[in-house]
Parts: sequence; C-alpha cells; structure tokens
Amino acid sequence: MSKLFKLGQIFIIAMLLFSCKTPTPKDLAKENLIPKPSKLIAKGSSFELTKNTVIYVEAKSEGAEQIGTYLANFLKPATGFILQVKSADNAMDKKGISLSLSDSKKTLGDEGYELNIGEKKVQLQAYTLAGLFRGIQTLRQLLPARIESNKLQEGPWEMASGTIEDAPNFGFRGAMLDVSRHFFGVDDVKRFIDLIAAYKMNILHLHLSDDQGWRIEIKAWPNLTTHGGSTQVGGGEGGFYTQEQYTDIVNYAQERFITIIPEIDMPGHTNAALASYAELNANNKTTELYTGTEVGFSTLATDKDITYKFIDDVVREITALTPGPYIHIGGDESHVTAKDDYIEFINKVQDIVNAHGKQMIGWADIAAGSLKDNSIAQFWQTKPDNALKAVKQNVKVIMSPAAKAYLDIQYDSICPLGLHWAGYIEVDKAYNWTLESNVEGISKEDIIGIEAPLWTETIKTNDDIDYMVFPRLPGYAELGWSSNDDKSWDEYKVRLGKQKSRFEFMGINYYKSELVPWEDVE
Ligand code: IFG
Repeated sequence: MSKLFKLGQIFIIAMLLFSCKTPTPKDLAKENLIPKPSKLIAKGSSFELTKNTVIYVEAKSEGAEQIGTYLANFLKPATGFILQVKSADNAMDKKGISLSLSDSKKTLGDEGYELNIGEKKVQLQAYTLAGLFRGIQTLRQLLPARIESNKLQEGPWEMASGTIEDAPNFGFRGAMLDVSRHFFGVDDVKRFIDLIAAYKMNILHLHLSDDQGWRIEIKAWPNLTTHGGSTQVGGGEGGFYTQEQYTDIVNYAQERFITIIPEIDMPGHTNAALASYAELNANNKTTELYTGTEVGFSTLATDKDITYKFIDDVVREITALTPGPYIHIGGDESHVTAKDDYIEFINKVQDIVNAHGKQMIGWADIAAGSLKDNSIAQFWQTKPDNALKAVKQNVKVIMSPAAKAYLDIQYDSICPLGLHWAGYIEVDKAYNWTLESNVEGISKEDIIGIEAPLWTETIKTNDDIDYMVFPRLPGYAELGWSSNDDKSWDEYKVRLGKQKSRFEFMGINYYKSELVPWEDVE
C-alpha cells in the first residue's frame, strides 16, 4: 500500500478523532451570572461553539429570526465565525443552537426563558421574543469573557452544560441618562443601551430637557433646540436629537427589547424653554441661557393658556415618536411655582398626557396632585414623604432612592466625579438593599420596579459614564431581576469580581472599588 494512501488514512482517522473530541467537563453552577438566574441545574459537561455551529430558529416563531441574527452578529467579532441562521421546523431537534417561542413557557412570563445546554444542542425557549433576548444575555455570559471583544480571539468557545430556567422579579428595570446637563449624541446613547441590555435591563429613561438644555426637536416650537439646545453645563456647544435621530434611538432600544421613556421636566427645570420663548415666561421676557448647576429657580407660567398649548404640542410630537406607554413629565424641585399652581398644573398635564394615550410618570413630587391610578411616581428624595403620598393615592412607584441608586452620587469623598448631596454610595451600599424593604409603607405590590438615574452635571464623556455606572449597575439589574431570598453581598461581590475580564473586553472604564475581589477569569 503506497505511503500516500497510508498518510491519507492517518489523516482521516485524526480528523475523525478530532471531530469526536470529548467535551471538556465544566460546572454550570460555578459560572458568575449577573443577574443571578432563578433556577440552574449543572450537568457537568459542555457545548463547544465552532465555525460549523448553526443557529436554528423555529419556523413558526414569528420574529425569532431577528434574535438569531442578533446572536450571530454578536458572536462574529471575537470568534470570526460567520454562523448561519436557519429557519426550521422542530428547530429544537437540530444539533446546534436553537431558538423557539413556546406557549409552554407562558408561566415564565414576558421576559422569562429556559436555556438547555447539552453537548450537541443548545435550546433556548421563551414565551416571547423579549424572553429569547434576555436568554441570549445569559448565553453570552456563559461563553468566555473574551467573547465580548471586538477583535478576533482564540477559541475554544465552550459553555458549561445544564439547564437554566429564569424570569424577572420586577418587570421594570432600568437606568436614566440625563442628556440635558451634558449632551450625549446618538452613538453614545446606543452604547449606553448596549451596556444596560447586557444586564437584562428593559427601560431607558432619557432626561431630554432641563435648565441647561432642550434636547429633542419639537417642530411646532423650533427655538427649543436651535436656541435652547445650543449649550450645556460649563457653556459647551450642547446639541439635540432631531426627530429622526430620536426615532433611531427608539428603534435601537426596541431591537433590544428596551422601552424608551422620554422626560420633559416641568414646570420647574425649564430655563432652556423659557430662554427660547418669551410667552412661556410670566413676564413675557426670555431668560438667559443657563450653564450652571443650580436647581429650583425656573418655572413655566402655569396660569397662561399658551403654556398648556405648548405642553400639548410637545407631548403630541413626542408621543408620535414613542411606542412605549410612558411620558415622564418631571415635576421635581419646582421651588418657585406656587403650591396651588403646581397642583393645578400637574393635574392639567396628567390630562394632556392621558389624552394622547400615554401614562404619566413624574418624580414623586407630583403626589401633591390628584393622580390617576395609571400614573406612576418615581421615588428619589432622601425622605419618602412624596412617595408615600403617591402610594396612598394607589399609584405605583419606581424605586430610585438617591441614597442608594443615584449613579451620579460619588462612591466616596475622593471620587473625582459626581455629587454627594445624598451621601456616598460605594458598590456594597448600592447592592445591599431591596426594593420592597427600602421604605416602611412601600411594599412589593406598590413597586413597579427599579431605575438607576445618571445625572450629568459632572459627567462629560463615555469614560465618565462608565466610571459612575460600573460596577454599580449590574447590582441594580440584579435587584430588579433576581429574587433576594438568600441575597448576600459576600456572595455577590465574588460574582461581580469575576466580571472584571468581561468589563475590560467590553471596553468599560469601570471603577475598581477595593471592596470587590477583582479576578481575571476565562
Ligand atoms: N436632583 C435633581 C436633578 C439632579 C440631581 C443630581 C432629581 C429628580 C439632584 N432632581 O433628582 O435634576 O440635579 O443628583
């Protein structure tokens, strides 16, 4: 027999051996998932993602193709794999990764999912597309951290085998980005959306107007952006979103099953509007543009009809661009609005928002008004009086206590960014609380969920955003998603510490708190 034939035989045997490589034993229970999943059973083996892996999408699962494509696109930069996304009947039976919707997962709710990882099959099932998308974030964290890199990385790409059944505790889990004090363009907002999506958040509240800047084009009142959007804290050039750009942000968020909540803060925090239109002022004179950081000095003229026409125009135009159910009308720190005028104003604005088919959210100061039970109050102050008043009116509460969840509050007294009017929030303090036990008198039934606001008086760049948002945000995501039955900082900090490599591959400029045992893991 010729040498060449023998060589060929050896080669084929080697190939066969390699392709039947025994899977690496891995323990799913040792993975550092954040948010912590509801149920996890480890099987001890692993699934290897290779260039031949196919992503099958159940043919009957309307819209699941987009999730398959999202997954393939996510995996490509680090692995270099161009994975096929194939629609198939009985996708779950195929070898490879399968995504399918199933009514049998209805018990897991709108964002729950079940992930079954075997040596040859990874099956992701959910009741809705949002559930599939949340499950993808878990799958992402089961791959080595270098999967997050946008540069080609070495394999192998193995995931521990087992079953995860998961669903969120609260249906409202988000962050807020103040784009008024300092303006952040579309790409920065999209980057922020990707960061919060990785931790299964589903809300982005955009603080679009304040004393220092009006950031969303309103066609009926163009000066709001051409003049009111022309500067920011410190006097920089500011900026604004055209309606097309805002729609681009909304669509980007929607592809990640994140709801945009636009906020137009009123009647206070309105200097940018008052500088743009004389008629909105009680004395019919425009104010100067403001680039400082004081609060509580401005108010719309609450006794003028033109003010409510203005608000109706603004709410109409923003509603037309906002598929989500909420319009946030601010309502905070209206220190120069007479109390009775404020109450009447809030009640009128609530009617305007409802007339446009949206639910009103406001900072809990709005509880001075007569709130409809589909309105929502956002708890923020260091005292819960307003939030308790809202609960007494049968209104749901978003938990954003400044003393625990404000992302612009400094970690400690030497933190180079942020404020400390609500104290200091180190990473352990940010994690060591629960929504339902934070305020006596606000129970789980009163709470719609959590939101961590980032105010940007002192925040100018993406690096600044990262430094204040990470590593506290994953903890807020867990507070909103996971059950807190056996919750402990000592257990959580180890999982958080092992996110180090992931943060670094994601290019996040995180604060390396000394309270966290940072550790490089695969
Ligand atoms: N309070 C103000 C914000 C911002 C914040 C900074 C609310 C609702 C302090 N209002 O928080 O505009 O200035 O931490």
